[in-house]
Amino acid sequence: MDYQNIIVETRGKVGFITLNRPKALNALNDALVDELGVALDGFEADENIGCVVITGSEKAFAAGADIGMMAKFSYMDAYKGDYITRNWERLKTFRKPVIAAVAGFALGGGCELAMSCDMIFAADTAKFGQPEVKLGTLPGAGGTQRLPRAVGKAKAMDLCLTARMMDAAEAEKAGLVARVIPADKLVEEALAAAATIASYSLPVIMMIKESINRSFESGLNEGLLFERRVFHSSFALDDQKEGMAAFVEKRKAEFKNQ
Ligand code: CO8
Repeated sequence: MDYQNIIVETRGKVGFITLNRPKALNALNDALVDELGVALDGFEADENIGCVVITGSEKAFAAGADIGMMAKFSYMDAYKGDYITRNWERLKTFRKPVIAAVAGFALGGGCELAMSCDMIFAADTAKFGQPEVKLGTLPGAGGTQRLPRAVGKAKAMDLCLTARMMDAAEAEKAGLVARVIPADKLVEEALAAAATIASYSLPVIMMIKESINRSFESGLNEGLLFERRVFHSSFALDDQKEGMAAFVEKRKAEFKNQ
């Protein structure tokens, strides 16, 4: 595919996507989100890929949905066209881990995109916010749902209702981001973490992702039962035999993804 709004690369076993609308601070439009879906389809189908990193530019991960486009929309355009969100859940259904490497602004849909990934690595320049209230609307791609799960109700209310931005240190303290990294090392560290993940057994990392996500979508008892069943099923994998044998034999495991 000839991508116009993103750059799609592979780095070893890692899929690497760069949002690329620099003049609009990577504002999200249908074309970009559709391209993201195509790239994810490709990485999902590629047995060699074990993890994906999504990043933006130094100035902006993404400054939200494209306001210029949305400004003219009627209710019917938004509802029937399902603007931007029609392909949004592709990230949620993607089964391999995804790291958002965020530098600069992650606002509105940009913050929602980062939160749709499995973890966020933030540059020390990162700024997160849901400023839709200033535009006379509200978050529409998970901001009012994923943000309180990540940072708690009080801070989610604060961010969504006042439109203030949260810096990387505050975001880490609040639990939104996994790591804060000097800006010039962000991509390098995200790719290194992704390479580590991709070096493990692909079915096992998929099972871990699925099990942790289950904790957000079910009660504790159901989640524990799910985890137990998936844990038991890992004993059907050659990779479990290899991983444990390698430990016992004091050598590095060589996983075959089966
Ligand atoms: N949409 C379109 N263009 C944008 C956007 C945006 N969200 N953000 C910035 N740009 C453009 C600017 O218009 C400007 O273009 P130009 O040079 O042609 O005038 C260029 O990017 C640079 O921006 P600024 O000159 O404003 O740069 P500053 O450094 O002065 O300010 C800010 C940076 C603070 C990020 C500022 O640009 C800003 O406030 N942007 C808007 C942030 C915002 O309100 N985001 C929320 C949008 S609404 C939303 O995301 C709803 C999501 C609903 C779900 C849909 C799924 C995604």
